[in-house]
Amino acid sequence: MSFNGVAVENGLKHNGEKNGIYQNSSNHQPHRMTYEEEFSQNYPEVDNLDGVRYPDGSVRLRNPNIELMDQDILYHLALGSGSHDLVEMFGDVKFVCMGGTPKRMEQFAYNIMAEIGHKLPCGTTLQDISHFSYRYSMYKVGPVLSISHGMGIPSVGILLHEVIKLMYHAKVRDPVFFRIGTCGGIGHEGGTVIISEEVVDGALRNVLELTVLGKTLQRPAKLDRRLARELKAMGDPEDPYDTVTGKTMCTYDFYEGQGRLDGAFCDFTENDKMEYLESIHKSGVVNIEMESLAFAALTHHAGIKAAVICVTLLDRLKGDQVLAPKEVLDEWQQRPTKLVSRHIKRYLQMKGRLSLDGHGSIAVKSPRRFKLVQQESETYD
Ligand code: R2B
Ligand code: URA
Repeated sequence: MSFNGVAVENGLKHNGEKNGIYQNSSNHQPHRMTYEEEFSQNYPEVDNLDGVRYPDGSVRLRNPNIELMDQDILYHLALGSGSHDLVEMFGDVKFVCMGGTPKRMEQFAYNIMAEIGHKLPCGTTLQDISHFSYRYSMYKVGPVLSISHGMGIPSVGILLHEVIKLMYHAKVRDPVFFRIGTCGGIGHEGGTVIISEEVVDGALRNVLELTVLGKTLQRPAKLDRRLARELKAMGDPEDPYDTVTGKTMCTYDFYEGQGRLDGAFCDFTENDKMEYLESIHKSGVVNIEMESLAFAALTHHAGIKAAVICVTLLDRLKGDQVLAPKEVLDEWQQRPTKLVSRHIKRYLQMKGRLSLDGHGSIAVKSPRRFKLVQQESETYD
């Protein structure tokens, strides 16, 4: 396949990439890939953007049944196209950030609010939009959605079906999805930030397998390489930890599926475990977690740019149990969120959409007087 003179075969380019800049073979001028070129690299099976997006960049629904339905109930989000004005509520979304737990995603919402200077009207707080589903939590801070996805491929898969449909109903253009999570490192100590370049399953295949009507399908699990490079560039050389890129393994289980010796069952030896971990390490795997395969496959199928950024909780070449104290784990889990926050802030800055002034939440003019007023209020009985 050829696109704008760039040969593409099986999704691989042959024109020599260097630092994200591609050499144009005719005149050797550095050539930064256009969106269309990156597109043809990511979707060798699709001829043009129309297959996965509408011309204005909004998410094309690849299921004709939805348009024929009277309303679409997004059951696990406690939202619906008949009950809610989804364009009004979500039409301005640009970034969808997902992570495992409701608490972490609430905290992320507050952090990103401070980072991008988003103000809430005085006396209000963020609300969990999906509270009444009792499944996932969802917070909205201006153009950012922060959603918990639970643990494992089935949980993140259900959520992605509904969030992708939400993007379609809300007519969101060119959304960008992030998974911010935790993982086990392979040859990387606890606290290392890992940006996935590729994702593979436990047998090193980069496809999501699912059984539909009794037949097993394979969906390519691809992430956006350019986005991964941009995130890596957001790392601060002063950060007291490493930020690396590499291949992520995604498994269906935390214990036996990740070669742990400490599950309720274990039918292999420590030697078997180490042989396996060393072999996947040799083939480029730098971390193991449990959602990236579905995350990459479903976003890719929907034509949505996506990245996975995780922090390691331990080096699996050295052990199985997560032993770091809670305060340390809490600090480590902030690390990938910082990269994503910097990326979002930079994007909004570039677009002139950063609102660092305005009104809304409590604005302090004089910290000294503010403290006095607070103390006075506290002692008033
Ligand atoms: C990382 O951590 C969780 C298991 O403890 C799982 O959701 C994952 O991918
Ligand atoms: N999450 C995983 O899936 N594996 C680990 O080892 C740590 C966190």
